[in-house]
Amino acid sequence: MNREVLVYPNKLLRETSKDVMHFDAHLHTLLQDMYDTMVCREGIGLAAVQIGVPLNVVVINLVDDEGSQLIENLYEIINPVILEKDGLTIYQEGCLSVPGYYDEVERAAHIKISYYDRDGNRHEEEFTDLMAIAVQHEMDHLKGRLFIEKLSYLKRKKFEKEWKKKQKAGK
Ligand code: QAP
Ligand code: CO
Repeated sequence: MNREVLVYPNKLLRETSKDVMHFDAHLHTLLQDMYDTMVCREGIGLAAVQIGVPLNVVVINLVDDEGSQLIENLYEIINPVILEKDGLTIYQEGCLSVPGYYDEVERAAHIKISYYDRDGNRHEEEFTDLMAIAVQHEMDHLKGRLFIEKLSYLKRKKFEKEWKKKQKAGK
């Protein structure tokens, strides 16, 4: 089921998410709702808190070289922990909770995480490139952080100005 996405400055987006304790049908429904919501809005990543559920659950589904968002490339990442990170990369990020705004953010170029899948099996996996960026962006949501909080002072000012202007225009 496609759900509503919370938009900045909704206070719920600042909440710290909690670990999933039960890998049950409730979790599977949440994962399905997150997937439906993400795909419906043409997103490539979504954290549960963005639909108002403060649990450590993330879905990421990058688009392949042909521009297709294949379900076989869907990652369901539960209770993730960063084990290692190194290098730096800059990418023009966006967020379904900050619609219409994109700006450059600096993050680690390479990460290693542990996480659980929908059945409660633990995995360790390394990520680079866009997947490393997406995982870090979504894991920030779990700590109540948005990408706009990582912008330089001047870029943050630019964001606030554009956001106010957009709201005045009623968008
Ligand atoms: C997070 O972002 C991300 O403004 C996922 O109008 C960001 O799916 C992963 C979106 C950067 C990797 C790199 C944003 C859709 C989607 C918008 C998204 C919009 C419509 C953002
Ligand atoms: Co986001």
